[in-house]
Amino acid sequence: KWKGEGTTPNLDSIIIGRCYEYIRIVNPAVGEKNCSELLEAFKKAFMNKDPCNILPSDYELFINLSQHSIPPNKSLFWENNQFLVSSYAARTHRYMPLGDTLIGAFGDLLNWCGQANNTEVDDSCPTTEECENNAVESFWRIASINYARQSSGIIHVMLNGSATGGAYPVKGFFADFEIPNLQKERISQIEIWVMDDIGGPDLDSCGKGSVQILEALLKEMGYDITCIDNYKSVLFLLCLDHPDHPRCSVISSALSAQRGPVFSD
Ligand code: ENP
Repeated sequence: KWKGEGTTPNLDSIIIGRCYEYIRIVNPAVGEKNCSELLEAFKKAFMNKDPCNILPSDYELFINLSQHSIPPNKSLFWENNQFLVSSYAARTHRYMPLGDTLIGAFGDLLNWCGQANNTEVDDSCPTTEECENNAVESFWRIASINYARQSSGIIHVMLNGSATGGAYPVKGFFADFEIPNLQKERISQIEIWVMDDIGGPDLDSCGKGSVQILEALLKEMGYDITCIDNYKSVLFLLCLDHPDHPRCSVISSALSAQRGPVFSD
């Protein structure tokens, strides 16, 4: 009956598996957690309820039980490049974006909603267009607020310079729930990376378009900011799939120079 995708099959098992994998293998620094208790708290937010009447505060108990600290300089905010961000972050080895926290592990790439007067999950769920107060949207809202509050040191933001509608959406999780909840006194710098898709248009860059709007806003809030176009380290990762593209020539020319003597031997 709803337009959105339904609850991911085997949701409980996926979450329990992800939770124990996170606390035992990915990030044991979070310490002991009771994953069954966390799953119960998570489900209590939306089960047996009108799927259009779920508020961020319904997840409060879940957030309190599952939260852990985010190491300084490890926060990575983003818009419109989820897969690049998760590959670059490398499951907390380089960075710890929200999706690589214990809270994020409960929602990343999953979908869920309950039904009024029914103890089953639903196989179709409301989209945010149908109703804003849905289970998934409210989850990411409170998760974003909590993540921004926990972030400290140098903050990184990865934006997509090829995104239609701008690299920095003025309405989005970063603008609406993260920027306003950053703890200014605990933040030394904000570094913005604007990555263009290889083969995609260069629509936005540092100092231009929506990135300029973001830079001006953060400066006005008193942050020390830097902005880098096509940050090399992330560009290397993009270029893995397009080694011969002209935008990757910085890397290919270095490699052919390296190869030269080997082949001429
Ligand atoms: P999209 O629309 O590009 O991608 C949404 C996909 O990323 C969904 O599969 C979603 O899981 C997963 N996801 C991982 N972390 C977040 C998240 N953190 N979030 C919403 N979805 C997330 O992403 P958005 O909507 O622009 O959100 C980007 C925001 O995430 C940025 O503000 C960044 O700083 C923040 P699911 O459960 O929907 O299947 C917050 C909101 O970390």
